[in-house]
Amino acid sequence: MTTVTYSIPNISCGHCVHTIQSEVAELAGVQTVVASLDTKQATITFDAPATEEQIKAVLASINYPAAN
Ligand SMILES: [Cu+2]
Repeated sequence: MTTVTYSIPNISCGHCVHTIQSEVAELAGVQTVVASLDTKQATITFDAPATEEQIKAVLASINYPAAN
């Protein structure tokens, strides 16, 4: 299990939080996604076959690119 926290500057409301959580959770191998409006971060735990590259690609594809 790997846990990563991404800084996502585009988070601006509760809808953003919901979108990120539901879209990233679709990826096979992703266990939990917790996004925060207060910190503009998302903490994601995952196992194979999910990879950091895939997660970052999903975030970018929904217009919430990770800053780290
Ligand atoms: Cu929003």
